[in-house]
Amino acid sequence: MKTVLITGATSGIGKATAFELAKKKYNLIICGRRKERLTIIEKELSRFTKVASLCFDVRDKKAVFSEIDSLSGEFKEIDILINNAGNAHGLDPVQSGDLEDWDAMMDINVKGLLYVSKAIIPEMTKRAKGHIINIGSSAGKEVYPKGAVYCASKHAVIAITDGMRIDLNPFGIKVTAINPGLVETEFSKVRFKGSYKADNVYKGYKALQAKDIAEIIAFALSRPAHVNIADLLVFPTAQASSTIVKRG
Ligand code: NDP
Ligand code: 8X3
Repeated sequence: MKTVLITGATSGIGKATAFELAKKKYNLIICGRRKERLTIIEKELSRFTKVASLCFDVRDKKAVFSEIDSLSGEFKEIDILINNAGNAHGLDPVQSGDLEDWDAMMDINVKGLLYVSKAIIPEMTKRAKGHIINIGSSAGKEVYPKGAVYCASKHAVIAITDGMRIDLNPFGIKVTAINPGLVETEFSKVRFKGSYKADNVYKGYKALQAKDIAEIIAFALSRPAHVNIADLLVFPTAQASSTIVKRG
């Protein structure tokens, strides 16, 4: 069975994807910073499949490489990488944006994705086999007010995805970007640092659920060898663009 490494598997899209793929019997390596959540999720997933967990911050270059290098046995050969870890931090106009928020978004969403990819891709090229799914965003397709840096980070994810697809083409490695619109996860709690503002983001319409994206990821993975879903944009029906959402 294929082995999948999922970053950001302690919550939201990553966690739902872990459960979706566990039921389909993929071997799983789940990653995140919150150790206690990893332990609980690993135990739950073990009812369905073989699971390993790695606890690291994708910003920590050394930890990324040493944790991935520590994998052994059947977890050593990673067939599928799902680069999902990421978040928005803040929603502010560029003139008053917070430097710490900017660092977090660029370091996690862009550089973290690169570090994890760099730790895994050489084994894939050696075996001339693999599939990388990067979770971008509708924010990688357009820019909305107060979202300059988050949107920049997700534009970068799409550019990196396209670049990976070109560079890895000689090795037969599939590279996919899945770009969701509004998904009801912990995303807004993180963006608004737990403030009441997070409560309103998914009110008055039916947002995408993490499982909706997990099912799409499973579908992309289940395509025959000659089919690669290169880039996919998915909105809730109520959403037409980053700023147009039919509520009420
Ligand atoms: P959640 O906040 O629910 O999940 C984010 C996950 O990323 C958590 O598992 C978290 O784990 C992990 N993570 C965050 N920072 C780090 C870090 N520094 N190192 C390692 N892991 C980290 O949000 P979502 O599930 O919604 O987000 C998943 C992805 O989907 C992100 O890339 C996001 O940008 C993207 N996305 C989300 C949308 C939405 O509306 N929700 C829409 C479009 C894209 P831990 O804290 O344990 O480290
Ligand atoms: C998350 C969706 O619209 O908050 O990427 O940027 S949005």
